[in-house]
Amino acid sequence: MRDTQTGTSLNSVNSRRSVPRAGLLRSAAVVGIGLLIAGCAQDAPQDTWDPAGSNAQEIQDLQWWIFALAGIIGVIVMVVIAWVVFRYKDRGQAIPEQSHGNPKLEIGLTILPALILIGISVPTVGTLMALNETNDTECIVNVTGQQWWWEYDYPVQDGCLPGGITEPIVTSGQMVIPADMNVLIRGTSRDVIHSFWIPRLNGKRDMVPGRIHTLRMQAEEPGIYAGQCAEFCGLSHANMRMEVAALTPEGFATWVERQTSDYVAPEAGTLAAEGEATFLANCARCHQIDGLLNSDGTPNVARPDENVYSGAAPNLSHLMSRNTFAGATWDLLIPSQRDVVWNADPEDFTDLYLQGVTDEFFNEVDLREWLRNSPAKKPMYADPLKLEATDGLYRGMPYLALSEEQIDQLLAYLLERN
Ligand code: HEC
Ligand SMILES: [Cu+2]
Repeated sequence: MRDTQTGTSLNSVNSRRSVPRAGLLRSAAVVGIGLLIAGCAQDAPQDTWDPAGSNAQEIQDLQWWIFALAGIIGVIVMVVIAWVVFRYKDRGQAIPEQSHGNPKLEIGLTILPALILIGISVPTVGTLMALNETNDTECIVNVTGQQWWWEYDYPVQDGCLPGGITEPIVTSGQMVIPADMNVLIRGTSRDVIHSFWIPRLNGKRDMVPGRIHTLRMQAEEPGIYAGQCAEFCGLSHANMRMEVAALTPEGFATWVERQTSDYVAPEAGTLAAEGEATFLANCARCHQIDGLLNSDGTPNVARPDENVYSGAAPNLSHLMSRNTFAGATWDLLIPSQRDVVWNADPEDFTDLYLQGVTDEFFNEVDLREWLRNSPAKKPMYADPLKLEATDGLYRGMPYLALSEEQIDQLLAYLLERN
């Protein structure tokens, strides 16, 4: 540029020519990157601009025109700034006559933004109020966050199903709901503040210890909708994901029936039976499996509160009915089958989801790694050896020094928990 201004260098001629070319290249790059980003958006399971239920739709109806309005105002401001910069740039002209104060302009520029803000805030408050309605609830799910996974429990109620839910259900990772039904989440946390967010179904809601916050959920069609914890909550915040699986009403009834079905003990003499004993010895102090009996015939009751900071560990009664684990971060299904389930048409989704994890589709690689050394797979504390930093209690699942043989037994046992 200095060359062009002085006009003395030989380079000046070249640089004048190369400027528009560089500009063209730059615009091409911007357009290219833009297209690339737009391309990524095709496969974006957490797209806030792609609502899949009535609550998210209300947000969408509000946000698109505010976004457009803000965009138009933004463009106008940029154009005016650019015009002022070029029109009045220093060409050695005399300093213009100084003036200050222009009541008409000042009052105008106060009233105009105020009107715009009122225009935005009235429908915004209206949408907020609509999204906080709880009087049309047809189904209730309690959601509890803890480091670093979500628990879902379905209280006994008249809702969710024509016959209601008659036995409580506790699950984790994937929240199963009936499609096309107004579900109300009652959410809280057992340790720090988390935030529940399924972008295609609704906005975020903080889950705060000692408080119960509600959040509406409705999915128009059967399918699976991804989300992730949206409030920084410690080392594995990024590994605290959640999924909502919406099923047809009949499919949901089947799911409830299976979740409340009786414990099926493994056949004596099998690897799975050895797994049951290994589970009782190593896992049952933290993890509940409903109906599991101790060796003396008494019901086993997990007491995670004595071992874990949050006082909770996922209920594993029907682990293989969900297809992800450890905060919905790893798959229990092999990748090809996961793709089939995730990309299923709404009319096929329910049956595929209800298949759960079978022998054929079991991704044992990740679960094996998890049992081998969970804190190595999912960061849990800065220094795992300094347990006193958390009152001697674990955050997340500890390293258990299991042998490969024990892991084989446990995998066989868990694979039958469907
Ligand atoms: C000290 C308590 C404790 C013990 C003992 C323990 N776990 Fe865990 N386990 C946890 C916690 C807490 C989580 C949740 C961790 C997360 O998702 O970040 C977990 C998660 C899991 C999960 C993922 C479940 C889901 O729905 O996401 C599986 C599977 C699992 N544990 C299996 C086992 C097995 C098998 C054993 C016995 C060898 C065992 N655990 C022993 C505390 C424990
Ligand atoms: Cu969190």
